Amino acid sequence: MNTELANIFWELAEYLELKQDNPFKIRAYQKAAQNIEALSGNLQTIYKKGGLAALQQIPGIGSHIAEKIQEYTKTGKVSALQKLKKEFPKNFLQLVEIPGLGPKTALMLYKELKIDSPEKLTKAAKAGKLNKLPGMGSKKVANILRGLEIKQESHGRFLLDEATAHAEYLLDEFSKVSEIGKILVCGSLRRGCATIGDLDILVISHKPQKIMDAFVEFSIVQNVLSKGKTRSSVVLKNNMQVDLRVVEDKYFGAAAHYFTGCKAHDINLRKIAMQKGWKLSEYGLIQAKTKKLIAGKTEEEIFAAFGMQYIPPELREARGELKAAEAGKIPKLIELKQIRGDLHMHTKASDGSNTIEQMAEAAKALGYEYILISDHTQSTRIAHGLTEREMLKHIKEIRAANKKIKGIEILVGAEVDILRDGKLDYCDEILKQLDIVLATVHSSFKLPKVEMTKRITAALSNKYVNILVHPSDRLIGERDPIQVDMEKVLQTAKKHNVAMEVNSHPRRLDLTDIYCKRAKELGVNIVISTDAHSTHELKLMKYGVITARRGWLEAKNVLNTMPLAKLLKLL
Ligand code: DGT
Ligand code: CA
Ligand code: CA
Repeated sequence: MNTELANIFWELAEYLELKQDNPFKIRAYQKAAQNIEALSGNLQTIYKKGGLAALQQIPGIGSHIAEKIQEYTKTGKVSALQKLKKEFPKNFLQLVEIPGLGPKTALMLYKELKIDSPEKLTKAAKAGKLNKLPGMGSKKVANILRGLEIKQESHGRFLLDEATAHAEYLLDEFSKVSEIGKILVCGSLRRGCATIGDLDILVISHKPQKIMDAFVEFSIVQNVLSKGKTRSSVVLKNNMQVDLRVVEDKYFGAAAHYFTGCKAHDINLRKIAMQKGWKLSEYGLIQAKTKKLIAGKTEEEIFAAFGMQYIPPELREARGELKAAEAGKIPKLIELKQIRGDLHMHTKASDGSNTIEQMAEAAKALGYEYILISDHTQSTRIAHGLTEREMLKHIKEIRAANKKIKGIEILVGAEVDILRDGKLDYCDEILKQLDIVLATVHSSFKLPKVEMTKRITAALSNKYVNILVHPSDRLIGERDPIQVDMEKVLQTAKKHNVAMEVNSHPRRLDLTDIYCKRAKELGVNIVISTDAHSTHELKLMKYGVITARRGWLEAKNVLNTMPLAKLLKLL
């Protein structure tokens, strides 16, 4: 229910954006959607208990939005959205979402060629029909084709936050079903992968049939793919598939290990079992000859039977974890609670939606000791980057806020553009006044690899640069990573003592896990930050931490696990 309503408000905002409607109204819908996603209680229950008044107690929900929730609860529809949809060709949002294709072009394509689906667009592009239209140069058509490919590559995969929210929703629904002994979300979500194909849920119960009956009736289920005694699969309303298995208590560990994967990790461990005359499956680790159960109830006892340390799910990617576990060399992975501060966030001064004070208060509530305010610089115009003069004023405001607010240190920084030639967007006079300087590429994303590598390594050698943020600049499902020699970037970072950021935003998750591991080997410092554009987004930190864990990182590799004085010294 919450997810569906959140999606409705997201869609309302998108359609209004297409119509260039009142930005405050658009923002209100987006805020409502965000707050609903973050809400722990069920909106339907809240409405049934307390009516419109209770809904309006929820932050971001005013009378208009509360009425739409009421309408949805009563009729299953929101008429304002139905009306808006009618103003556009069908599937219009799907088309507009394709990277490289804006609303103007999409509308033109509909008018000229009746294109109303990505499939028709692909066909028309391949048949050479687009080039003949006004304003469609070969470069633009190539961009659209690549955009279609990117969409297709990500087809059917979901971002980590959407998958996490749905898993949490389902866990909440399952908590109302009796006869459940234990429940665990396995698969790629448990391993913390950047994108998730489907959810795999494992349940212990003596009454599997009851669990299955309840599962297929959840209101978020769109259709049932299969329903059996111990396994079922459904598709949720957001098109996400969920596989459910029910097992007995004595096999829970073996089943959890099997369904957590990854497949290659499972197969590697199974091979070792065979060499020992054992058999490993979701029904336990057994003696091949006698069929005697060696281990099965917990994952711990299975790894122990192999003489291995416990391997955290994030490491089960067939990247050397079995050897490490045999040798007692599994690292003590970083945990969210070890993070002491957030070193990348935006305020109203550029493209954020909260003030310096609000960001600081929210960070303080999360238990942080310090934050870095890092708004955009002048070249990033779409994000209202600050000119040098505006930055000087902003610095004063941040210092003043720091004096005013007790209990957290507010540091002054900026997310400085690396220009095409590798120079920075501010002169040294300004950079000197910042406590920490973040640098990144925000334009000319398509430079060839050699030039891009030169550009970035040149910036890293600027003595004021402290952290390279979202180093590959990918936007999952939207924009390819830049072409860059990351090995060389990491080595240059080491040489000039520049830290690399793991950006926690689910669309970025970059530095990626593989390069985290490489950075650790090279002794490059890491920082995990959120890049929050609102107080709400400060909570995204958990996704950065899980990415760092997948990269074998320990607290000592991550600068923002340290007290401020030590952090500043190391930078
Ligand atoms: P996803 O859903 O594409 O994001 O990735 P996973 O890893 O969640 O993959 P999924 O849902 O197909 O399967 C969940 C786990 O079940 C997988 O990580 C390992 C296990 N598994 C699935 N199929 C096989 C198989 O054919 N052989 C083995 N050994 N394990 C399998
Ligand atoms: Ca899965
Ligand atoms: Ca699956």
